[in-house]
Amino acid sequence: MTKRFYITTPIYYVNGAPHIGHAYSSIAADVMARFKRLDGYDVFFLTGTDEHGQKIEKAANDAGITPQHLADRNSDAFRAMAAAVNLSNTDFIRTTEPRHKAACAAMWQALDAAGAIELGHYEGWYATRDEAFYNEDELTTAPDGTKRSPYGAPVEWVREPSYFFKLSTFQSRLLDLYETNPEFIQPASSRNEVLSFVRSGLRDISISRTSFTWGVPVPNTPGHVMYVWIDALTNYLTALGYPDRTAPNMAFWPADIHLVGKEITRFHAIYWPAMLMAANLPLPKRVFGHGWWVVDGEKMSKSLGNALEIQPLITEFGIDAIRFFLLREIPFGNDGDVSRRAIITRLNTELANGLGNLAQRTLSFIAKNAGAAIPAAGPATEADHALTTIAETLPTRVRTAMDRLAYQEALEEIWKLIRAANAYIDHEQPWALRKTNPTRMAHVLRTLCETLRIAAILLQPFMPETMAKLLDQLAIPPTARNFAALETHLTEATPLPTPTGLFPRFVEPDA
Ligand code: ME8
Repeated sequence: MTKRFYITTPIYYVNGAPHIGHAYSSIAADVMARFKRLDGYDVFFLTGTDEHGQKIEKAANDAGITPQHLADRNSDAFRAMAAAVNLSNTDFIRTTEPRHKAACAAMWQALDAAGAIELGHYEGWYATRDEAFYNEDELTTAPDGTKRSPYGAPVEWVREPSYFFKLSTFQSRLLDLYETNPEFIQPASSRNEVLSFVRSGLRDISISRTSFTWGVPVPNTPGHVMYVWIDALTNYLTALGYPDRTAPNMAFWPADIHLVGKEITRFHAIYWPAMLMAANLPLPKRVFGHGWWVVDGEKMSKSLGNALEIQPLITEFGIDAIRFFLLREIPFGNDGDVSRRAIITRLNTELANGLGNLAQRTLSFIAKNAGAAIPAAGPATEADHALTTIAETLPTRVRTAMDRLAYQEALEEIWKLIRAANAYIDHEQPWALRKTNPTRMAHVLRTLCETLRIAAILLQPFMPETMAKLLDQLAIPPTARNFAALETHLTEATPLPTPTGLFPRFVEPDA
């Protein structure tokens, strides 16, 4: 039976250009998609852009261009970012596409047919920057005395005719869902936040707007456009072919993971499952709300204009190094500060001095002193067994960490092996064995090649280009680079190409 896996990123607003925060979510999803592919799954990996709503209309007005023009321009920028960070996405969805408008209309009709929509009047607080409605008791006060959303966005009092989604009627089913599937919302901090919000009582939500026009029209109701989150969340189904429930890619539904930033967990863990319950569709298996990259303690954001661009970092350090840094530096659910200095320290310690040095010491020594081919195995010692055991048990430990989206832990497990291998080479000293015991030297080098092979195969999702280079240097054919091949072994006497360095060392900013 085909093992399928469906993972999504948030679809990004097109009110501004992408920054490192967006790259982070996309890279994390990409690493998971690649990991699952190497592990034998048929993967659908979706990303794209969220192009409707008041926020986009306002940004376009401010820029003196049409919303469509703004959307085209920034959607292209997000597509370029996807290429620049080496995403292996299956599809890139834009919510202004006809296929998506058709899916939204069908979703609306399904909610309506289920009796989950009613016409009313909305009156309350709205934050355009967050595209979210808030209760009075959720608001905060800015230093200038104005009311703000919990995320610091200005709010305005809105009063207009509106359709409502009867979210309140889903409260107990949602609580049952969280209870019976403790893994539905992760990490625990997001889960607790959602639980207490839902327990405190859900109100029906306004799902159509009449005060602007940049949105998907409500079917058969002139003057109403859909609330952008109803439109946006539906994208995860559009891409699979919804509303045609027999479309081949609908076999990927329900999604295995909706990967999002923690500030939008609420929409994915409350609104979305309630919509799906109403539409009688299976629910996603997991919503993971990751942390934020912050600058001076504030979330990096397009609206605040304090964001770090990704392209200069890629130019300076290379995309694989940046992919590695982002997932290695902080646990996936936590916030973190990003700085040039932190990047340089991490890359020098673990890539240049750790993995790069191990590969260089092993492979250039073989090229010069061991016939430029995979050396022969000999009798194993205690020290060999110790290293081999870490290597052979590594895949299971990495899989377990990845199943929890614990990228940092997965990398730490791999680095335990790399550190052990560097200690092994120091201890075994193949350069000294060259004259005294060439058979033993060959075995030591062979053990190191196997270690490198296992580390490189497991690291491919994180650093696809550099690990392809390392696997080339080990003469591993493309067919022997998936996780099933972890069980196989190197073939003695396979000729090896001339090795080249994998990771440069960087100079500290103030060194
Ligand atoms: O919320 N640190 O789009 P958006 C980490 N369109 N991640 C960050 C980040 C930061 N400083 N800044 C942004 C939307 N992100 C909606 C989503 S989904 C159906 C609709 C990432 O352009 C993070 O994943 O505001 C966050 O949730 C997402 O970008 C928000 O992007």
